[in-house]
Amino acid sequence: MQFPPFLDVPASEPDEADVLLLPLPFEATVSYGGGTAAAPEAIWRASAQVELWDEETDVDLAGLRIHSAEPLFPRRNELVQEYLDRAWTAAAELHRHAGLVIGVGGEHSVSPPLVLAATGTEETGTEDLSELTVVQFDAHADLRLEYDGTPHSHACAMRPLLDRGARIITVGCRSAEREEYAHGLASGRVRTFMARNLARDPGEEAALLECLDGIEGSVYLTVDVDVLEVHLCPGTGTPEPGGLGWWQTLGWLDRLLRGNRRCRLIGVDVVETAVQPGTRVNEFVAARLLAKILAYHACPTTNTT
Ligand SMILES: [Mn+2]
Repeated sequence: MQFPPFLDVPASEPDEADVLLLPLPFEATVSYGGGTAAAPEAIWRASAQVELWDEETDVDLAGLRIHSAEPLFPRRNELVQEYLDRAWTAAAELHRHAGLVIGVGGEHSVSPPLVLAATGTEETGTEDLSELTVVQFDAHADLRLEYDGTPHSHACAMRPLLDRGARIITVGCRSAEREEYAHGLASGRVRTFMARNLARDPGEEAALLECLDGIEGSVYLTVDVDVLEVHLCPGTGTPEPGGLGWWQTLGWLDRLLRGNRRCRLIGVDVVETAVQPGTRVNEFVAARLLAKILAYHACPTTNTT
């Protein structure tokens, strides 16, 4: 089943696309609230309602060449590892083309295969990822070794990447287990900007901007929508209070996507949107967030704010 064209912009072929979107309606290890399986289709439908002119960047999204890949639906009785293997294969196929590949979840457990595909690294390989920085917007650290008996949980999304040498910058965290936090700290490669400090300490935003400006080399961006204030993502699996504001989040994404010319964006995912009956907030916010990411990516102007 194909979704309607993203943003209602006529679809482009993969070879000529500026952006290649991969819908991942995956929901297997959700530990609390459900609804991520239905999210990609709802986001695609909601995207038709998003204005195509981005007033902030003056980008006309109608001019973007967007390719949406076939949604990667889980198969009946499919093991989590099998699905994640297929996610890697689908993403690697899209990375053969020149455009930016963006995975749209689905739960956060899809990130490791998407990141590895973006780096051209096999899932089962042991290649060192120390040249890679992952910028993670997330309410949670996602650094557990396993959760609910599986290492493929949404709560473990960053762990395999960290353990293979990637540097992780986490923005908006406000929920972590003592051990996973300690593991990240001990690695010396995790920099965490707690939501609490960003809200209370005026110096913390300056430190974050300096950190984003200092990234060099390959960077992968993963946005777990639960990083946002709960009213923007009430359906997400674990709606944590004390989240980031909309403009605050966009300002930092802008800074990463347009403000730093020394890093190279190799891939993006937006995950953990969950649809709820009776409201369109979840999918529309995700569609809007994707549209903003597309606008920042498309706009060559260096941000000087
Ligand atoms: Mn997460």
